[in-house]
Amino acid sequence: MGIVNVTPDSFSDGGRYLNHERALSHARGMLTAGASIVDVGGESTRPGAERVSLDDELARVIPLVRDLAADGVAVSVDTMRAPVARAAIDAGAKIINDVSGGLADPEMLTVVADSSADYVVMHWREHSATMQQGPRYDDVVADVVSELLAQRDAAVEAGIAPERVILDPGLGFSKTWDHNWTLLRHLNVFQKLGHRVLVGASRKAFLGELLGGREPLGRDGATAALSFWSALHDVWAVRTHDVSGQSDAIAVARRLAREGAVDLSGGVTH
Ligand code: PMM
Repeated sequence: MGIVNVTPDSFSDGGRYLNHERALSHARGMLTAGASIVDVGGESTRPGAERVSLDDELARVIPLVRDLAADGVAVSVDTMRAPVARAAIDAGAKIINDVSGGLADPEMLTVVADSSADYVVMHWREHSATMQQGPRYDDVVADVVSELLAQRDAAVEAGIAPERVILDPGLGFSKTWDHNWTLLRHLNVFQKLGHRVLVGASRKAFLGELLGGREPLGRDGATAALSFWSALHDVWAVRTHDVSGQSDAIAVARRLAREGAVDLSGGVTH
């Protein structure tokens, strides 16, 4: 899943794709490089980010969704807002990627339920402005799983069929760097929840910290290592800025899996 952030302020590609033609050609380049899905977002969720207005988000996202969908591209839309989701579905989006997993907008679940779109339910506690102010868990894996399943249950109760739900542990959202690593270590727990799993580690700050303060554009190698790890756990998709490096990492993991080096349903065998 290749990312196009149509925002001035996303942490790694902010400001680069506000121009429509530039965003379109970036999306097409990612498809050529091996992406199966393009994830379009109009609101930055980096830690500390303030919210964008509904009108600005619609204006950033919908024209791009319409043009990509018209070309037959599988488009996902990264939004927490029901009116954006509705307009995106009308414009041809096939997936709504809601980082709040239904918690930010009370209308979201109904809008998705009334469509045939797939729905990414990401583990989420609060908006970006405050989410990194000392997140606490008794047991991060157990707590994230139980909170995520509560979000999943609400989606299913609202009428979204379970097979349309994709789960995401939400790396970097109300998580310390250590929390992210623990969740990644236990990716097999998420894989066993009975849904497709999406992982979004691309260029995130915990990788910068691991690499001695490396800037976002220098984190693609570390991201590829995590795409490899994710692929060993047979996740459905990784959400990434650098599609070609991640496709290669996934190809290697899949080839090794065919040799029996890994058990794709249950994680690494040794
Ligand atoms: N991370 C970001 C934005 N959207 N969506 C999902 N499903 N999972 C994520 O981990 C995720 C996301 C933040 O990264 P960005 O600013 O580079 O888009």
